[in-house]
Amino acid sequence: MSLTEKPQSSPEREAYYEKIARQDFSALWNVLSDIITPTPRSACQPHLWEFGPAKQLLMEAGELITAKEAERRVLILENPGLRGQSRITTSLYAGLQLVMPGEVAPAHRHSQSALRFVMDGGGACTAVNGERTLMQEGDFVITPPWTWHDHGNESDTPMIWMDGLDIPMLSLFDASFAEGLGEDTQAITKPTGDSLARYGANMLPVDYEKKGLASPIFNYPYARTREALETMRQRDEWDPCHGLKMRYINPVDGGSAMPTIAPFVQLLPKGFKTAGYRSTDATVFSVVEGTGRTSIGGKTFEWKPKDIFVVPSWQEVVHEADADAVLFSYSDRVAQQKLGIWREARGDH
Ligand code: GTQ
Repeated sequence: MSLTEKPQSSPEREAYYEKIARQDFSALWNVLSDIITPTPRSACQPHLWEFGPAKQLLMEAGELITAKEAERRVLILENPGLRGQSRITTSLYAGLQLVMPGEVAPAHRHSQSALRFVMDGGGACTAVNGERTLMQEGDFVITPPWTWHDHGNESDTPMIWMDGLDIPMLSLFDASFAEGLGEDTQAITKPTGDSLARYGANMLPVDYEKKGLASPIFNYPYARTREALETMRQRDEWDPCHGLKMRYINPVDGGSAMPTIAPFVQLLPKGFKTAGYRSTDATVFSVVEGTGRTSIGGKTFEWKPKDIFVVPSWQEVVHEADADAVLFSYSDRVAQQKLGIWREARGDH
């Protein structure tokens, strides 16, 4: 049952509301049913961004401004229900970043966590914690909070990746800090591949002590991810709601690779249609392989590789793959779970 309806208005009541407003109060009984709703009621809308037109706009931006002048040459994916707020969901940010051959996006750090999901091009680098990683399509890369990071592209093709950040969450808590290094690039002190070897080979250094909450691995290469999915699918066991869905983890504790953002990857075999699913974590999907469609709250979006779509909290999702499909996704699930507020509902409701 819903909470009680709003009480009727009267001249006396209106006069009272004006009076309390002058002393910085308002009456709960007029807003209670709007702020404590029986189920999530988000302004966030389901939406899909096609990669082709997005790339065209980014290449135009490439003529307009350098990565250095922009600091980060990024087109923000603005949810149509949340315009002007730099959000793709209520709690998360998404952008598409372009780095042209020879360009540098200068070193800075901030309290926000970032992920990169490589969409187009190969061979650009990002540096984090004194180590550089070469990024290839489908690679999932993290920048933990307050770590220096700079991006460069020494390849001969433009490079585009999706940025996922927890910017709106940090805004909610008013906990944003940021600074520039004052140099284009940070000092490189470790060989490329060091963290993947050290923390991503099912081993940890013998006396390793957990530092911070983010994973010590910062590039999860797609080649390994894809190979794992391909081997697992041979068992032909599919979750009705997710197909074959995996979490990117922090190998130190098995938790999410990032403290505020939960990243996932899933395989849907050709012809698979998922059972309806809802969860309170609004989710951003990026299509890596395959074609198909997703129905979100009854509205259908056709997708192909590199398209990005967003599912708001508690709207029912049904995916359907026309060809073997791989979807990368991220949400605030890990944050909600830590706070004890995450919910899901499987099957048609
Ligand atoms: O690459 O550091 O899309 O700081 C937004 C803020 C990317 C980045 C964004 C950022 C970055």
